Amino acid sequence: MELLTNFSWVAKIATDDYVGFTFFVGCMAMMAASAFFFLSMNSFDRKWRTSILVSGLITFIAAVHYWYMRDYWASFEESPTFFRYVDWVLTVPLMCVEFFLILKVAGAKRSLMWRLIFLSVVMLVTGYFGEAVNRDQAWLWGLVSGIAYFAIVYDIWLGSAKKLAESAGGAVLSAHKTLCWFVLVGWAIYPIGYMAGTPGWYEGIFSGLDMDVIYNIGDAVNKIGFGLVIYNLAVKSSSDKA
Ligand SMILES: *C/C=C(C)/C=C/C=C(C)/C=C/C1=C(C)CCCC1(C)C
Repeated sequence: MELLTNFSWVAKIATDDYVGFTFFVGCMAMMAASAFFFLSMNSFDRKWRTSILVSGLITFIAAVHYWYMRDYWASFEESPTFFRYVDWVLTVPLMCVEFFLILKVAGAKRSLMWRLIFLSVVMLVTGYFGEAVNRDQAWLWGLVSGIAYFAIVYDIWLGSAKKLAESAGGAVLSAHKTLCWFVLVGWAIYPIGYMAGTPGWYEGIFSGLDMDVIYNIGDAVNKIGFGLVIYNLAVKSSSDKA
C-alpha cells in the first residue's frame, strides 16, 4: 500500500523548473502543430501536399521525442542528449527536404537535397560528439559543426538553391527567403545553447542561460515556424489560381 500511494505516473514540475516547463509546453505545441498540418493537408493543391505532410512529420517526430525528453528530465534532471540528437538527426534532414520540395517547381535536382541532408548530418553528428562523447574538445567539434552549418547557409542564401528560388519567383521565392532567415537566425540559437552547455574557452559568456531551455525555444520557433511558412506558401499559391 505504501508503495502504491507514493508511486505516481506524473512528476511534479517546480515553479522555477524552466527546463521541465519548456519540455512540457514544447511537447503540447508540437502535438497541436502536427494535428494542424495533417488535417489541413488535403485542402491544398496536390503539388503542396507532400510539403505540408513533411511539415507535419517534422513536428510529429519532435512531439514524440519531447514526450520522452520531458519524462527523462523529470526522472533524472539531466539533459536528454541522446533523445535530443536522435530527434534532430531525423527532423533537420527533413527540413532540408522542404527546400528541395518547394524548389522542385524550378527544377531542383535531388543532388541539392542530398547535399543539404549530408551537411546537416555532419553538423549534428559532430555536435553530438562534442556534447556527449568528447566534451573536453567540445570547441573543436563545435567548430566543425559550425562549418557544416555555414555551408548550408551559403548554399541556400547564395548558392544553387538561391538561383533556383529566383527562377521560380513569386510566392516560392518569398517562402524560400523566409526559410533562409529561419536557418540564419533561428538555427543560430543552437550554437548559443551548445556554448552554454559545454566546457570551453567560451565558458562564462553564456552563463546563466540554460542549454535545454535554449534548445527547446529554438525547436518550437524553427519547427513550427518552418511548417507555417510552407503552409502560407500553399495558401497563397492555391488562392492565386482561384
Ligand atoms: C528542429 C531542430 C533543429 C532545427 C536543430 C538545429 C540544430 C542546429 C542548427 C545545431 C547546430 C550546432 C552548431 C552549428 C554548432 C554546435 C553544435 C550544434 C549541433 C548545436
